Amino acid sequence: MHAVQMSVRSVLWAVVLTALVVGNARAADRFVSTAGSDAGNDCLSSVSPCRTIGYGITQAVSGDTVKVAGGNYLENLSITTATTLILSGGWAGDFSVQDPTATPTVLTAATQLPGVTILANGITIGLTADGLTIQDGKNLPDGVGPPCRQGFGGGICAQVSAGGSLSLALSRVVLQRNLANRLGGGLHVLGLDLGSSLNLTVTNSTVTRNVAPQGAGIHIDADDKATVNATLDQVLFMRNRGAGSQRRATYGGGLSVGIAPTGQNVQVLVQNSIFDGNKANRGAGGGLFAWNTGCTMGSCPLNVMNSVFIHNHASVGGGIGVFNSSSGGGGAEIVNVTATMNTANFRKGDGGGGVFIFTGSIRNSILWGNHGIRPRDLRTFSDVMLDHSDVGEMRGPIADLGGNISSDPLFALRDIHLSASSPAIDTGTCDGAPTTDIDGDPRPTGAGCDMGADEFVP
Ligand SMILES: [Ca+2]
Repeated sequence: MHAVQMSVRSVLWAVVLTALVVGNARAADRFVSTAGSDAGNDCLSSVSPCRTIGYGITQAVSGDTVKVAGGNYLENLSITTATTLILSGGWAGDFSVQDPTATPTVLTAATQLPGVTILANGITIGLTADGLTIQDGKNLPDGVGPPCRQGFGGGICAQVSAGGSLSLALSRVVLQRNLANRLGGGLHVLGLDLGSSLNLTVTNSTVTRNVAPQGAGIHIDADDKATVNATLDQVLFMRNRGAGSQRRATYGGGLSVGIAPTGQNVQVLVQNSIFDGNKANRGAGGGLFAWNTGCTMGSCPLNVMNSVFIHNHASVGGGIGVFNSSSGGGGAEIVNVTATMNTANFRKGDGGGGVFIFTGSIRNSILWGNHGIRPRDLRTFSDVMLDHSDVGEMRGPIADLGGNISSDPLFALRDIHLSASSPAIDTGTCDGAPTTDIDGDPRPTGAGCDMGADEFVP
């Protein structure tokens, strides 16, 4: 080897090593434990961790991971400066292993403010939270002045504005018993102003027993300028409850998306998720409520795939309700969804216990065995494309794309899974169908793709 080559290699190695060293220096782990202490602590040692998550966040620099041992933390967190952080909970006391189930990290709001406040006003914030329970957060109008818009977001309020960028990724997170008096009991995300963008992912998480008049579990929204993209994957929405003052109508017990005339740049994908026992009393969309200008198949701002709606309740649209104030109406694309045992009880009009929708499409889905005011399973208003689906009682115009049936899907007892003799087995279309079902089983299994969220596996 020539000396020149040697020196070039040495220089290259030096550059690589420098990059590694600098990289390490700029991406440290910070440690927090209920056994720790904040006093004069930079949180860099796992054997002498800090005491509070909030202090750990103030010590962290962009790129750091704040590792939090299991235990109860009575705090409200706030992130309002430009940074990229990972908040990682559920660690053992010695930080050797992470197991949020065995050693949960529970953040309980200390004051009547959101558990976590994230404001990206003209700046870039990236927050990944993994293995964290957030509970008892509140955003109320007569609170002590939350920096988020008042009433938006009880557990987490996350807003981007003035051309900022916000990326919020939640995995293995539990949002429970949070309260907002306007929108988003568990979580509220909002994009405002031209050039602002917000990306939200919620994965493998549980949203339960949260309360708000709209979007009791989660509310996702934008004005007519900002863009918001959200993916909710393997999220359990359970027993969230629309509730407000003076017995007014409530919307979106589990999830709500957009409000006219805002919310037009909100793209939401919901997949592999379960909406069970959510309520929007005196209103619409017990499981899921959306408000948009309507859409046709393939261009809908809301896609709901491989998901189950069961035991949800509203006046109209017990499982799913999609609306717009003007004619033309709101739309969604519904693929391999099972909606059963939901209830709508609006005595002055149509029920739509399963699905109440104006435009969009329903493909490979089972809407059957819902309760309340007729039509119990599906109410449409214009040109909803119906494709290879099993619908019980329905009313309203549809565009029949073929392959539709109206037969008892023969669910397994008190379940959404298909029994061996179900007419929904192999009678769906594989065109546009997810390649796995809600359990992760391959679709198709057998001779063809099944209707509904479950692919029958013998
Ligand atoms: Ca099959």
